[in-house]
Parts: sequence; structure tokens; C-alpha cells
Amino acid sequence: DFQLSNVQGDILIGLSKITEIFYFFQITNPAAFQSQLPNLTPLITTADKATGEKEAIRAFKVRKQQKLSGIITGDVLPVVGVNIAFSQKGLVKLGVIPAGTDALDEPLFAAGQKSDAFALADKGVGDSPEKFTPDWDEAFLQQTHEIHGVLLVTGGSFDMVNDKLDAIKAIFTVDNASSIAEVATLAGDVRPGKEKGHEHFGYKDGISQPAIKGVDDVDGKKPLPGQTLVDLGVALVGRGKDVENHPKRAPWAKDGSFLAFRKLPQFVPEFDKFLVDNSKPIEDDFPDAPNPADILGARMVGRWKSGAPLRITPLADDKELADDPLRNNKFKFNPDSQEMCPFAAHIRKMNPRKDLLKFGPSEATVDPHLILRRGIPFGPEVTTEEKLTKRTKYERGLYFVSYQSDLQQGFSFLQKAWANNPAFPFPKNPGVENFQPGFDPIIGQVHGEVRAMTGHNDDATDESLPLERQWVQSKGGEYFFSPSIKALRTVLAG
Ligand code: N7H
Repeated sequence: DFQLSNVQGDILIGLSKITEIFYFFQITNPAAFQSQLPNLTPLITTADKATGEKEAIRAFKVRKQQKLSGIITGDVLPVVGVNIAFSQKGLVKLGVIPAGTDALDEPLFAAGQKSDAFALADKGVGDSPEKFTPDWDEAFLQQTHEIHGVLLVTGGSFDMVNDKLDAIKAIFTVDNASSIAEVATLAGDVRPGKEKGHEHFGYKDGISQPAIKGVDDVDGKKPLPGQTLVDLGVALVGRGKDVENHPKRAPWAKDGSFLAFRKLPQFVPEFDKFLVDNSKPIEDDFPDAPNPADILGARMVGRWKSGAPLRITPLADDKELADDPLRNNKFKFNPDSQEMCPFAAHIRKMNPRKDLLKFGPSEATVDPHLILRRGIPFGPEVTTEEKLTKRTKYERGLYFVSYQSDLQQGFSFLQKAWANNPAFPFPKNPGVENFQPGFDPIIGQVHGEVRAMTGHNDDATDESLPLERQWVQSKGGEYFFSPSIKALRTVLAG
């Protein structure tokens, strides 16, 4: 009975985005909201529609390349995507969940992300979870306005997206009275020109995603080489293994997914300075040898800026490899060595692939922790002034979005148990007593304290590199639930 048309498009397929607006709202009139919601639901981009649009965009790009675009005006297809998700407080406000209960059997969602900030080791004040106030933006602290939901509006240009958001706001407005109020509007943009698809440190993003059984292996489709095919229940509530893992979830939650949102500013000039100051000169110079700072950066991420994986090309970038989807993700790590790719490298921490085989099959040790990443960069390009002063003046970074059926296994686990855990991925002792791989240098954190990693130096892999500061610092977020179309039509519409 599984149908893509019942699932919101950003979850399984990903909405097409050059620009994306996150409109965080409060529900001020629940009864009115519920009566108006049926007018929004037909505008929601479902997974089958998102697939069709992706194909149309691909065909459009080919036509443009072949200069057959006589009939097409402008650079982008007028495709706009809309999805909606609710916080626990929002579902309580709508009367869908009784206050103080965990009807979706998802404790982190029920408590909200602010309650998880201490365990996520965000920067802040207070030394226990109860007393902790994270160093977050006002909107996410929710001291004056609770966040009840978020509208995700995506598309080819800001104007298109903004017009659609206005049309949505009009749905929730009758006689000048709106049933929702803005808490915050955040806009992200894909980076310009050649940086398209790269995050602000300069690395290609969005390469490695899990493939989903029943979605990516049907109708002649198959996973890409190196792509893990995971159970549908890793992404969706009420499907596959999620049914046995969470028998107590409210039945209407089926085909929904939990959305973890994080605002993650990045300190780009400071990151670049660190790479220059801490890289070692290369001894054996060879034609096209990368510069030392790029080598250190690649060892921290696990991929070169182009996206080429260190595990395949450890000594120099390889743009052809990077651009070949049949090869750029086709690798496993060597569980006993970090010579080619540091244990602590971001992509190795976040997806250790076969590193954990000695603890059991990947289906049990790694796959439940794979997430669908759907984020977008925000903020301006680094200015000349910032490059010269090596200091961030304008806020920029990543609006991180991930979908998973289980926050405790997905986003929250990756941050706490792997990125923030210097002992992970538990390698064999390479000859040093109490050896630890160190923190994920990109996102690992301990309330802003100094961290360290190993493996930055391929000649002396047990050497420790102090990471003088964090270059990614969370400014807040929330946990949401992205319901099925059926749930939007029934339970949520009152
Ligand atoms: Fe990460 N970066 O630029 O360094 N990430 N990430 N991430 N990330 C990935 O493989 C980055 C963040 C994952 O399957 C790439 O698509 C930055 C959080 C996972 O091999 C790059 C930020 C979490 C993967 C970056 C950030 C994750 C992944 C390689 C914050 C979860 C796939 C491109 C500002 C808690 C791993 C690619 C795999 C890849 C970067 C955040 C998770 C370049 C800058 C918070 C699962």
C-alpha cells in the first residue's frame, strides 16, 4: 500500500532548490488553521511530484545546453516546492497530541531540540541539562514565541519562492485575521557560479545519501555504486523496521518523517587561516601537487573540495573522479588504518561504512544511523575585507536539514555518539597507548571547548592536532515531524 504520493517530497526525493525559505510559524488560531489547512494540502509537493520535477529540470538543462531553449525564457524552470512540518508544541496546540505525552514515541521530538542542546554539546551557559541555556538565536530559544511549525518553500528564484509564500500566507488569512504568526523567516541560497553545490568552506556537498528500499530500487532504478540501500523504515515512520522498533507510535504518523533543523554558521576565513597555519609543506613535489592547506582541509573532511574521496585519491584532487557518480562514492575504509583517510574525517565519522564490521553487520551497526540530508547554504560569499582580515564579518553557513524515522538513531546520534566522541570509530590501537581518533573537526563539539584530531598527517597518523576553535557553531534549531498527505487531510485538519 506504499505510495510516493502520500509522502512529502523533501523526505525521499528532495525538493529542487536554488533558493529555499524556512518560514517558522506559531499557530495563533488552531480552529481556523485546521479549517484552512485543506487549502494548503493540494499545494504540497509530494514525493512523486518531486521526482517528476527533478526529471523535468534535468531535461531542461540538457535542452539549454543544446541551445534548443527558444521557447524557454529565463534561466530556471518555474518550479516551486512546498512542504510543511510541525513541532511537538504545534501538534499539542492543534489538539492532535495531548500536552505532556509522547504520542509519536519519539522522546527527543516530544521534548524539543532546546532540551537536547546540552547533550548535543552546543555552546551555552549552565552545567546541567536543566540549567543549560544554549548560545542560540532568540527565535529558537522560544522564550516569547513558541515555534509550532515550519513551511519549506523552494524554487529557482527568490521572487518565485516569495510569491508562493505570500500565496500560502493568504490561505491562512481571512478578513485580515491570520491563523499563523511569523516567528522567523530564514532564506538559504545555493552558492553562485562554480561554487554551486558546494558548502561555504568550499567542499562539494550532497554526494553521499542512502538509497531507500522500495523507492530507489524499483522501476528499473538501482542504487549507485557505494550507495547503501537501507530499509524504508530508516526514513519513514510506520514502515519496515520502524514498525517493530516503535510499536507505540500514533497510527496517523505512518509515512511521515522527523525533520531535524539546525542553523549552523561557518567561520570560513578563520577555517582557511587555520589550514594555512597548520599544514606541513609537502616534501615530494610533483606536477599538480595540491597546496598544503588543501591537503589538510581534505583530511579533515575526507573529500577534496571537488568531492573526490581521499580513500580513492589520497594525494591529489581528481575532478573527473569527483564528477563521476559511478565512482565518487564507491569505497570503503580500511578499519585498521587512517593513512589514506583519517578516522576522524567528517565523512568517515558520519558514515563509517565497513569500519564497524567487527561489531556486527552494517544493517545493525551503521545503516540505522544513515540520514537523508536536505540542507542549503545561507549568507553571502566571503568578502575581500573578510579574506584580508581573516575574520568573519557577515554570518554565513548551512541550514542543516535531515530526515529520519528516529531522531535518537539519526541526527542526534550522529552528533553525540560519533562526531562528539573522540574514541569513535574505535580502531585497533595503531601502536599508541590510549589512542583516540579525536573529534569530527567539522562538526564535533564539547560546549565550545578546544578539541583535537589525529590522522591529519599521513606520515605520522597518531600525531594529535589541536583544533583551536570551532568553525561551525550551532545557533539553534528544532525537531519537527513532516506528516503524510493523508494525515494532513485527516487528523491535522481537525
Ligand atoms: Fe556533513 N563539509 O563541508 O565539511 N558533510 N557537514 N553533516 N555530512 C558531508 O558526501 C558539512 C553535518 C553528514 O555518507 C560532506 O555528500 C558542513 C551535520 C553525513 O559518506 C561535506 C557542515 C551532520 C554525510 C560535509 C555539515 C552531517 C556528510 C561530503 C556544517 C549530522 C555523508 C559530501 C556546517 C549530524 C557521509 C557528501 C557519507 C557529508 C560538510 C554538517 C552529516 C563536504 C560544512 C550536522 C551523514
